[in-house]
Amino acid sequence: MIKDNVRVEENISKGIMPETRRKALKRIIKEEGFIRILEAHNGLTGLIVEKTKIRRDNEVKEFGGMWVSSLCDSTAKGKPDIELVDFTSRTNTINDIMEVTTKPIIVDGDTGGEAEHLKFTVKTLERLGVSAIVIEDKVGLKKNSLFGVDVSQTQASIEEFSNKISLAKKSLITDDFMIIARIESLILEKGMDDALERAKAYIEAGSDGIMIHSRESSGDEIKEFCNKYNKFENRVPLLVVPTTYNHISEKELKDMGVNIVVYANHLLRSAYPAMVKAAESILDNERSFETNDLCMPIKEILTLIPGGE
Ligand code: SPV
Ligand code: MG
Repeated sequence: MIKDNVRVEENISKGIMPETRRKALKRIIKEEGFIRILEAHNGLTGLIVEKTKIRRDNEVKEFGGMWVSSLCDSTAKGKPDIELVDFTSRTNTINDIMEVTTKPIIVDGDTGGEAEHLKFTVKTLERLGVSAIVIEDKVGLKKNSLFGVDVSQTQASIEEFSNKISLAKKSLITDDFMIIARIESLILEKGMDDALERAKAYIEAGSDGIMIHSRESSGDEIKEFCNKYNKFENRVPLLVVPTTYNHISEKELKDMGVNIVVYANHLLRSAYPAMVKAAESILDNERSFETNDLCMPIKEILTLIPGGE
């Protein structure tokens, strides 16, 4: 483990070539069966995902890679999560993260846009060294899934979305890059049978992974999906985003057959209240003295990123 850490530190300072990073996600899933992913929306949060480690019972625990969330990338730019932040801007965020990290990256590709455009998008991500794109089976104006049926959202037909998957697959150059199909049936209250039928169809269309999303807080529907999904003969890696059902532990998720767990928004959601608190404190006190305890020391911020001296 320590040896691995030394290697990671060396890698960060040296950097990593796109082909090496791109391959890493598939390799880790194959070798370990499970990977823990955390959201990053800029270079600094990328560094947090890259470097944060804790030691527990002689084991070093860390994140396996990064999720470039549409919600957090948009929110960090002060924009709503409706595919308004265009692909050029999303690519800039990805580049900022890549500049300072070495771990594999999964990009939240929203609906993937037009199938004819997605063919180009996946090629760009593949060339950059991203390991996977997740595309969700919605059409029209996409809204964040956690709104559920409170807002109007339309699911693509199975045929239309399967076609999108196979077109995207055909345009790839390597075997490393994964197209992960995200099923919104449970979010849109279309039922378990619909979710399972779609999982079958999307795998047949060439999907390298399935993401099943749910906003139910008990986690029961995710457990039911996993049970039934695990019986598929041609099962591909399964990704979940336990935001609302976050009482379920990683161990339980592993036992349920989950291969990729994504903590999709926690760095942004934890930073925002801290920043608002500091801003309010300055207004309240007409000086920043009272923020001292809320802030990291000046020396620490100066030395946080090496090379600034
Ligand atoms: C995101 O992080 O942008 C996601 C996951 O798509 S969710 O917000 O839960 O829909
Ligand atoms: Mg998203």
